[in-house]
Amino acid sequence: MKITEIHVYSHQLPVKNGPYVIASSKVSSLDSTLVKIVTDTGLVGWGETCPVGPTYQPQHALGARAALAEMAQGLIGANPLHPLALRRRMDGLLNGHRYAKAAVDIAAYDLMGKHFGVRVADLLGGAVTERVPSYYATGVGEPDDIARMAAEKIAEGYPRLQIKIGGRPVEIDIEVLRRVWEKARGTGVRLAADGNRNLPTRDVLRLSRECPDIPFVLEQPCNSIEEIAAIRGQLHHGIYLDENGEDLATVIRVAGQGLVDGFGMKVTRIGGLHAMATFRDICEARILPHTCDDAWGGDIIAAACTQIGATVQPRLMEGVWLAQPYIDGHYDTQNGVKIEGGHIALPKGPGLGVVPDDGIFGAPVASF
Ligand code: 0XW
Ligand code: MG
Repeated sequence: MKITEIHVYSHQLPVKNGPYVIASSKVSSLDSTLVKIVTDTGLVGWGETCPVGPTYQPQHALGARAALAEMAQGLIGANPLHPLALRRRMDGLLNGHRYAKAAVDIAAYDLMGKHFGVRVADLLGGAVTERVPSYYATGVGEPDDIARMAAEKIAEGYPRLQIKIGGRPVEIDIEVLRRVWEKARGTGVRLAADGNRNLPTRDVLRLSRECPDIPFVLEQPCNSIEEIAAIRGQLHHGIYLDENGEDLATVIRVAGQGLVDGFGMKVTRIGGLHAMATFRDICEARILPHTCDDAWGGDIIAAACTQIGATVQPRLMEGVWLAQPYIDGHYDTQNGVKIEGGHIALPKGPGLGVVPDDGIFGAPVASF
């Protein structure tokens, strides 16, 4: 199989009841980048990458499209059935920019699945469940509102909640966590407190010291691995890395040095499904729980996260986060990926199991 054409689309995803507020960003509409790969067999594969604005991580929408433009011509003629060779070819065309390469990698897996008549989860090692657990991420909000939201989401069936903290006096974050715990205690629902890089070490120490009875994990509380390492020994809570888990080398370093107890991981940040499967296996080797997320995006990235999420050993699975609850509509009106009862039905496939409706993205912004 050979890649004959690559088309890149831009698609706005407005935030339902927005804006979505986290400590590092406030976003009202996200600019998603879709990649359609056409092959000489007539099969077509789809990929997607959608940074949650330009300040969450170094990634941004125009950066993804510039990186794709840099690589696209050099990918014509490549065989999408060989994802490792494809990744090496992309690395030979452009240094870094894993989040753009991920869209190509996801499209290649979609093509592979369609070619072999199997789901992407089968290509990634095999699904262990047809009903993948999700988790709900609140925005940064007032204690009353977040406690009410937590109670609602627990009642809906979510097995885990991620409470956003940071960017304000730590007393408010402590109050939010106390109020949420009143709702979550005894339900078995797991909790994460996500600072999105924003808390000074001083505040993380205080928050952990004042909430020793609340069993949350602290997700990416500080801006850097160094800050986290400096306070790790004084904390009462497990530490998960999210934004700083930039590549497999970093994952190996922090896992090897025992700096973390788990990860929030994004499929596009790590470079796509091929790298994500390696990440999953490293975590399994060190018994480190993790999520399978992306920063934002529609049905294509949602399907990719769900396909890899279905292969994770259940005891290490912290959930697949989707932007779907914050977005109106679907790319695939028949088989759109959605969260019901806090879980996601694994698409039936083949490939990613979702096919965007004809013409939904309009004309490509670039074609190669
Ligand atoms: C909750 N998420 C997975 C979605 C937003 O992009 C932020 C992110 C996180 O955990 O930081
Ligand atoms: Mg996070």
